[in-house]
Amino acid sequence: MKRRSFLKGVTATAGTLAFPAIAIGQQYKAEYKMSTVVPPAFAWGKGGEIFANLVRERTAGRINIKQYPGSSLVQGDQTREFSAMRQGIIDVLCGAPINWYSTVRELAVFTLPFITPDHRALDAVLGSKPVMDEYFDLVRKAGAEPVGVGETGYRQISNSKHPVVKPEDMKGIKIRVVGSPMYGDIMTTMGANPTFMSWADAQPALASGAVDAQENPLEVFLAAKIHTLGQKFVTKWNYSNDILLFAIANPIWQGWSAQDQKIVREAGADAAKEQLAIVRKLFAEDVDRVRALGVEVHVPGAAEMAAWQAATRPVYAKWKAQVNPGLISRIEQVVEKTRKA
Ligand code: X2X
Repeated sequence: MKRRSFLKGVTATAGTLAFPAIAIGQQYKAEYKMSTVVPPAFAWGKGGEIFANLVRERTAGRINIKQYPGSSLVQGDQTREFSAMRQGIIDVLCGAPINWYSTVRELAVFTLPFITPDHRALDAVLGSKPVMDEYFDLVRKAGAEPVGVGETGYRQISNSKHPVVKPEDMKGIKIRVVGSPMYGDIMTTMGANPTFMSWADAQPALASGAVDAQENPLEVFLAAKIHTLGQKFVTKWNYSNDILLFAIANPIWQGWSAQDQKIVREAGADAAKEQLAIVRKLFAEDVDRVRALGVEVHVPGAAEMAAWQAATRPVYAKWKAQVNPGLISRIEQVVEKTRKA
């Protein structure tokens, strides 16, 4: 507020003096705060680091984005990121919309069980201009300018009890989930007992045995060394894969020059592309790398996959109706075409 009135004063008294463009009308902060759930040792956090570095280099330091991993700007509660962005606590988002469900449920369209069953389907959706234009409009209305879309990765179950091959094997398993209550519903429908907790609380809960299981991309499993927390069995069922959305809080975005907006948009696209490539490379290697740690990894065949999909279908229908039925139908049509091709 102080800075704003100071700048107003400068413009008012500037008269014909030649002030640099940046001093008139535009308010640049010394630091823009970016929240990520995990640090750059993870592909997700790495995406944030790449983005911040690209922006800093290409704006010659005019826009200095600082990364705060561990969702530390919201005391570790990743589900509060979006509302904190609206309150001005976070300037830059580099996160998974599933974590923002309680604030902007209409953005949680990419995570329904098996909505994009493989990368071919996901790429078709991310490459669909009508779908993404509609999505980006929702993001803008919700309060942020989208500048890039990466991928957080297909989420897999791990547990300390026994191999999980079919939905009934989840019966009685205490599993940690986060983000949308939809994940809780999926686990409940298979007879498991879900508990909601942040990423910060998940690791101690696994270590102490307070929970038996968790679900995360295997890239996260590896980077966080989840095998050291008693997790001996993994099932690679690829049930849910959220995007990694790079977005700038609207008031911040509007304060930047058109030239800087263009630079940030290009940096967002480039960072997302790089982040996506990192996730895909790890996805291709993850089974071998997890097995090398002595963890048993089950990779379901087609019939088993059909059983998982059938078991989660009622949850899909319920959550489609609650989240954003129109856009989800349009996503389904895009995916359907990839099945026939
Ligand atoms: O907390 C998790 O499990 C993580 C890192 O995957 C998310 O933020 C959804």
